[in-house]
This record gives sequence, C-alpha cells and structure tokens, in this order.
Amino acid sequence: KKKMSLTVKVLIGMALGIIVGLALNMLGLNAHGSWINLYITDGLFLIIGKLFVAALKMLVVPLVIFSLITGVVGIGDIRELGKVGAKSFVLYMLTTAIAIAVAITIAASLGIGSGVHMSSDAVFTAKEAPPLSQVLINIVPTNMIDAMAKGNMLQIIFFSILIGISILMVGKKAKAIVELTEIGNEIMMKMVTIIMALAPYAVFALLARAMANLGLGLLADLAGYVLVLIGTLMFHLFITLMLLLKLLSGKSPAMFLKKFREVQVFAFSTSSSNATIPVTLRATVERLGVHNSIASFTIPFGATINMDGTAIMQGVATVFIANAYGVDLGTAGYLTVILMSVLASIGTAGVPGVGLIMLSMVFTQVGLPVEGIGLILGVDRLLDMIRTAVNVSGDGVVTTIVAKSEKKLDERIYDDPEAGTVYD
Ligand code: DAS
Repeated sequence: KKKMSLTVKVLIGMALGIIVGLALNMLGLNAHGSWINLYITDGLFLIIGKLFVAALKMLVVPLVIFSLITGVVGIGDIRELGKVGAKSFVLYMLTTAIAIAVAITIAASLGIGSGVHMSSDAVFTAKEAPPLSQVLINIVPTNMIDAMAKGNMLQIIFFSILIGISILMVGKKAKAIVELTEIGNEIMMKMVTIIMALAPYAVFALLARAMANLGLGLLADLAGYVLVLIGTLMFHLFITLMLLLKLLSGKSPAMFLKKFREVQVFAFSTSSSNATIPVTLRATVERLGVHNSIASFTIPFGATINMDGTAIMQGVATVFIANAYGVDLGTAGYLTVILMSVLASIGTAGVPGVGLIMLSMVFTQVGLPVEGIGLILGVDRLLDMIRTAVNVSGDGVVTTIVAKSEKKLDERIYDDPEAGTVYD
C-alpha cells in the first residue's frame, strides 16, 4: 500500500486547520476567556505551534552555516561564487521591483482607498528601520557568536563564505574540516526530516489558532484593499514568476508549483521566510534538483533580501492610504516608493510583520502619515501569511534560474514528480 506523502498530509493539516479555526470563530466558541480559548486555541494549539516554529528556527543557523561552507567548498572557485552572488542579487532586486511596480499600477488604476474614512482606532507606532548605510556596515559582524545568537542572516552568510574560501586556500590540509562540515550538513538535514514529520499537526495547530483568533469578518471592512492585494499577489506568483521561470530557465512552472507547495504552506503557517529556510533548502535541493553549492547561498540570502510579496503589500498599501488621505504622490513619488521598498527589503529579515516596519520607512520617505498604517493594521496578520508564501516562492524561482544558468540543476530530479517525497 502506498503511504500518503508528507506534502498531502501537510495540505490536509492546513485545510482542516483553516476549517476548524474559522468554525470556532464564526460560532463564537473562541470568545476571550471561554474554555476553548483558554485550553485549546491559546493553550494546546499555541503550545504545539510555538514548539514547532521554535524547532524550525533552532535549525536555521547551524543548517545555513554547515550547508554554506559545504557549498562554497563545493563550488571550489571564487570567481564562480562571485557570479552566483551577482546573478542572484540582480534577479532578487529585479523581481522585487517588478512586483511593486505592478502592484502600484494595478492599485492606482483601480483607485482603491478613495472613499475610505481615515478614522481608525488601531494606533500604529513606527519602529525604526535601519538606514542603508547601517545595513551595509552590518554585513560584517564584529563578533560571530553574537551574529549566530541573533540569527543575523547577512552576517552569517558573510562569515560562512569567508570560512569556505579560507578552507579552499588552505587546501589539502583542511580535508578533515571539509568532511566535518559535510557530515554536519547531513546531520542538520536529518534533523529537518525529523521535525518535518510533525509538520502536518503543527500546521493544523498554527492555522486553527490564527483563524480562530482572527476570523474573516474583519477582512470585509477593507475588502477593496484585501482583494486587490491578494489578486496582485496571485498575479505575481502564477504569472510573473512563472513566466520568468519559463523564459529564463526553460523549466516547467507546473512542476515547480507542485514541488514548492509544501514550502508555501510552511511560509503561510509561520509567516516567516527565515523560519522556513530549512524547508525551502530541502525542497530546492532534494525536490527541484538544485545543487547545494547554489541553494545553500541563494536560499538564506533570498529569505533576507528578497520579498516580492512584501513589496506588493507596500505598493498596494501606499496607493490605498495615499488615496484615503487624498494625497497625490505623482510619478516621482511612486518611483521613490519603488526604490525605497527595494532598498528596505535588503536590510530587513524575513520575520513576521516586518513588512509594516518597512512600510513606515517608505511612508516617512514620501511624506505620507505613518499613523495611516493603523488603517490596515487589523488585517495585516492574515495578509502577512499570504505574502510570505509569495516571498519564498520568489526565492525558489530565482534559485532555479541561477542553478540552471550555472549548470547546477539536476534536471532528472526536477522533472521527476516523485523526487524527494520520501522523508523517512
Ligand atoms: N513575513 C515576512 C517574511 O518573512 C515579511 C513581511 O512581513 O512581509 O517574509
């Protein structure tokens, strides 16, 4: 008898989680202080979800370090490394810029936000986003332990690449450490497998709790914003990214979507590109056939600097709030928005809700009232889930394109629908 694949189980967990959560919400069973709320949604579900996300996060730093050092040693050539870095950087920035430009165009032509009352109860206080100069300075850690403790991805990437290059320069004498990191990488991947076995239950718990607490009712108040945003996110995922994949790598979009579904569900359930790194890395290597030497770099890099979905949210939100306040930003204003969003995505990590911080940075830059963000605050938690799924999909597409162009894509694995489905 054929065993049900993990992907199918995860999808079932997602569907059941959404159904149960929405049912609890609509039947009013999750009211604050009720026993279901106390013991189930904010009890059992909360514990399971938090444990799972913690386990994923726990893997990220050691996994990235081991796989990236192995990757750099695997590429073996520093110029080659530079090429991969440059290609992925350009593609990441390009896809983000396209995403936000399309979002602004769609939102502006539909005129969303025009009739909205700007009174909002939710108060938004902006957290400071780092200026670009600081982002650049921060790439080099002063203390590697500190970088690891804080999970600062760009610093970890910098340090790991430097170690990899140094190992290459030492040559034969470093053989033991090369083997050690290879084994370390394998061990970390096994840990991903162990934790993934719990994914269906965790995804259920995460989504049931989120839906029970949020419900869909509040989406209706901002239906215009929500619909345009979701529509543009879907357009980017299914049209723009798939077109780029087909044009630049020649590989099948249908196969990509099939194999990447699981990653999208994880991103959706955790709202965090960073926490999803172990799953993304595993899917790109074992299911899409990207060589570890490419994926080990482009995936953590992309989780940090590439946020297409977040950029789309910023584009739509800017138009929405500008219209709500009756501000005309003009072409120059919108070009600034595009530039700022792309730059802001470089310095901010892929963690829940960071998109709003980036948005406040953009608003300050173009002179829109930051407290306007209060208007969309209520619906952001749910939309964060969807845009994070789009964010990680962009990472996967660019990684596939770069791998193909570097002849580091095993097409037999990519074309085999069953590849990498066995987790035990
Ligand atoms: N949730 C984020 C991510 O991890 C970014 C955001 O807030 O939009 O990709």
